[in-house]
Amino acid sequence: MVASISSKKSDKPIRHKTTCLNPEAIVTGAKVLPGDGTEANNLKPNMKKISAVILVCSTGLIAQAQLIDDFSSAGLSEYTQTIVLQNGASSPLVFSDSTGGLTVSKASGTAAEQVLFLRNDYSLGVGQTLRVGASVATNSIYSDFGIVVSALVNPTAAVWVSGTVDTRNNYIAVYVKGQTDAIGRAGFNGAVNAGGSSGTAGVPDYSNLLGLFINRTAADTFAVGYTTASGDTTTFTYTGMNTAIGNAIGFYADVRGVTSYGTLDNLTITPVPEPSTLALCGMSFLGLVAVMRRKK
Ligand SMILES: [Ca+2]
Repeated sequence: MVASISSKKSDKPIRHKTTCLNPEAIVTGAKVLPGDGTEANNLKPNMKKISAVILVCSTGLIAQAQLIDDFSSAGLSEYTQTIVLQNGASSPLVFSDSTGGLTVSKASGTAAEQVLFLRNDYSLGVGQTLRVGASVATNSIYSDFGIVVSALVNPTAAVWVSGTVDTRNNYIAVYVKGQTDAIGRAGFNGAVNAGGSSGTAGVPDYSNLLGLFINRTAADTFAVGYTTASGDTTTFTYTGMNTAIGNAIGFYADVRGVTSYGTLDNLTITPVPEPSTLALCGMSFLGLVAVMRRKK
């Protein structure tokens, strides 16, 4: 398709740049802009304009965020809860969106229940970042609450008989630790602990905390951390992980009290290139080229 537009050397840089934006638009551009063999010289002084269009389009893509959930509509039916570590008789956690954000508390008792609360209608791809806003306060109970990416939406549930039941595998979590005013993390590559941490107290002070993130920098690499007004701080990077991790996204919690001590809100994935945006940028680029050529 591209080769049929023109064989002149002067068109090559243009075709190359627009190909990634919108292949269909290239055909339209070719009809509007029959070559006359002098384009190359005309384009040189306008490279700044071309760069500007590319920059604006690129910035627009970076700024695009897919809102997964703002918890404004009642119901959490998209999520599946699975207990992955259990130190006592089964007592699932209770997630709620009644406040307009996501809260979690224990139904009863104080035993450890590490729980995943996952959905697989979205996934985290390479180059994408899962984020959530966090509003928490230091408190007196063990209360871990954060986000997770997992290979499965419904990993094998722990079935408690006696002692500790552990079915943790193929997930990465980053979370607030309300009891110690810290950021914790957990990662399991298969069933192998890939670098968990109970977190460091006072990092950051919760009054400065804006949210948590998991950034998939490569198919098997995930950077986790927290966000303040100063930006993102990576607390750990998991490498060599199972590439199925990211097929499901959601929340992690280990809360050992019946009161909710924190709220997470506005789960998003960035960036998300939208076809309409791509088409718009492609048309803008071709429009600029048309104007430039007409000016000659
Ligand atoms: Ca909300």
